[in-house]
Amino acid sequence: MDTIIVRIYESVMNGLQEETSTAIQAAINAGFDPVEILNQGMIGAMTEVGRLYECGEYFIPEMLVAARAMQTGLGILKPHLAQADHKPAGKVVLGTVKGDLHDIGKNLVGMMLEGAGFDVVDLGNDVSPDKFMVSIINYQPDILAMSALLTTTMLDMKTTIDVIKANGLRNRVKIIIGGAPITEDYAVQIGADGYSPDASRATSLARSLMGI
Ligand code: B1M
Repeated sequence: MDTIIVRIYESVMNGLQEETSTAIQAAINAGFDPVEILNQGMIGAMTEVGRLYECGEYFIPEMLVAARAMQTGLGILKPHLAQADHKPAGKVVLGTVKGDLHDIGKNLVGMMLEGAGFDVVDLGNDVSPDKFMVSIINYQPDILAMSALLTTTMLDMKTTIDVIKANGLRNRVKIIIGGAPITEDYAVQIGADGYSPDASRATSLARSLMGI
């Protein structure tokens, strides 16, 4: 790994917000590919944070400061990830399901979709089934995208789809889901239109559902 990417990786892992920003800006100025900065430097660091948490070397506070450094860094990287092409490919309403506060992956999905030319309405995290349902009426999206990181909260994706069906709105929108515990089988089981394991494939999935 290049020194500057290692610097980004280590500053995210250690939760150093200012150092993360400085290192990302330096990498951008030096002409590094934003996708490489993201995948190797930032997502790589968060994956390691998760591993350290799992084996008891990191605790919630360490995880939290790393997540904050990651979010700060994403803010700097965002305009560089988005491409120049602004023709809307479609409209997506996006959110993390009820009871779930994990939003880094969801934010990445939103950025990649924007980069691919979608209009994205981000409902944030801890989004209730009713709020997702009402967003179909309010925003008339082509696609509703749900993220969940907990095995307990992923069950809310099914509840949300059931609420959408019960209100007669299911045929108005395509539904895609993702997040660490989600699988293709689960998507089929709950009646979603698609599943993606990561943010970049969420973009190709959304494009294919739009017929592009
Ligand atoms: Co939490 N956490 N966390 N956490 N956290 C996990 C998810 C966990 C796996 C850690 C562990 O135990 N190994 C575990 C879940 C266990 C389980 O359910 N099986 C866990 C736990 C237990 C908890 C708490 C319950 C801890 C506690 O309080 N005791 C608590 C729950 C709070 C809540 O939500 N109610 C909690 C809290 C937190 C923090 C607040 C400290 C922080 C979140 C900060 C934030 O998001 N703003 C946090 C973090 C940082 C993590 C880990 C370390 C990293 C998550 C992350 O951001 N990854 C995570 C461990 C891990 O994942 N290894 C963990 C980077 C991100 C880029 O990846 O979000 O997976 P990810 O997104 C990916 C794909 O999944 C996909 O694309 C992204 C990349 O391309 N994707 C989609 C995501 N959404 C998609 C939607 C799509 C398509 C693709 O279409 C719509």
